[in-house]
Amino acid sequence: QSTPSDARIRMRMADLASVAPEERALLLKRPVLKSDEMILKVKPIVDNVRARGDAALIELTAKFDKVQLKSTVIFPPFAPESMQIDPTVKSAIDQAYANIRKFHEAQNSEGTLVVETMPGVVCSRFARPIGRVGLYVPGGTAILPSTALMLGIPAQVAGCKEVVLATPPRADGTISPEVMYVAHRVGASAILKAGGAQAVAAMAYGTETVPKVDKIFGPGNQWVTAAKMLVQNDTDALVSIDMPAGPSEVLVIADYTANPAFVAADLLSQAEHGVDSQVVLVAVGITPEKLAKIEEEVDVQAHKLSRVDIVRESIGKSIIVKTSTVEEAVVFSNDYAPEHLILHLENAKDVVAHIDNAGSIFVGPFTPESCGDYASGTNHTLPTNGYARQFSGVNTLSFQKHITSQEITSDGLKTLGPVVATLADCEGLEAHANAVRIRLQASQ
Ligand code: HSO
Ligand code: ZN
Repeated sequence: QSTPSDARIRMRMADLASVAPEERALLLKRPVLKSDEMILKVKPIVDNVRARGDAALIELTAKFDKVQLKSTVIFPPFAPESMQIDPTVKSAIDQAYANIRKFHEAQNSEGTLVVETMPGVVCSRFARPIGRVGLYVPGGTAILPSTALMLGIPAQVAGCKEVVLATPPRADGTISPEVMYVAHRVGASAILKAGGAQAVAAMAYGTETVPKVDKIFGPGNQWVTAAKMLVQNDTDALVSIDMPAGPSEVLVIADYTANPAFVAADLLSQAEHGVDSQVVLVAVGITPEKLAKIEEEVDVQAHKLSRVDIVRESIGKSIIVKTSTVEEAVVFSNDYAPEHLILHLENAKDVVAHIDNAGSIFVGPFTPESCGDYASGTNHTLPTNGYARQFSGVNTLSFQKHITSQEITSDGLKTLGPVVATLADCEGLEAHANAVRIRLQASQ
């Protein structure tokens, strides 16, 4: 049944002081992602592309995206007419590019780490780019040149040689000029006009025209995520992924100092992403009047949005959690491990030190999540679904791996060798011990 369009758009409310532990556990949960079921569904698609390459890609794009393509890949130089964009948008992209590049360049671990662990025993570590990477830029209800920036810039800064950008084609078979322009700026080496599981499979295995990649990055719907998980487990594909992605989320902690209109705007900016977006407000000791004001702002601002129908659904599934102290709020937030955490708090800056789990933090009243989503410099590809407990957001290091190296002198081996021989004997691995002893004897 449909909801009347003037119906109030509001979040559910829970008070941490009175919820039972089981209920608290439920508040921390995201809707279950049925990954097993999805993996079964994407398997035939992935197998098809793997077996039949471009022919399968073209058929699947006709079926899912309703576009009949002649070829699925575009190589540079990209035609200038394909990247013609509004000059204001161009300069906004250029500014975003500059900020994101500046922040991601600073993450580049160029220098070699050298440590002499014992005299004559020198260990080092240095970074090398992952050779070939695949960047998935979702299509769907919005075009996302920002995601192309967030994935393309760290790939470029890390020095990846092959950068394949995959994104579903528009109805006329083309890619949005904004995404084309970003692909050009980040130096993409190929654009794959495909989406969903078929795009992931094409990049994982390669086709006649699509270059095979070593690691696949980027957000996507359940199909994309399941396909990424599937190919990652196939040792033939020999491909890794950035992280398991789920629907986007934000947790806002607000106290009496918070501006209700700002809080509502922040909640809605995340809620408009999709019907399954997760939005949580943790209200710290806020008076009923102020809370009512936030709720009213959510309702009023939501009704003015063009994506009101999406927002109605996501806000309808979202919660307000009342706590009495900032400490309680922080414990709840750390347990939830949000993708985005916004602090509308009196001493927002001081609270950051107590945050253990979050993808990215937005500190104080003038730091909307939108800025991190687009242009402040940080990345917007972040761990969702509670994975901020063990994953970092995409960054320059995500596009590199580290090699360690060691060099031992003859004198160094005199001190280290007996240690190693003893341990090898202890493990019963005689050849290991011999590799040391043969040298020690030779240099006597
Ligand atoms: N908030 C999204 C990123 C995004 N927002 C793209 C706007 N465009 C997930 O972090
Ligand atoms: Zn966003």
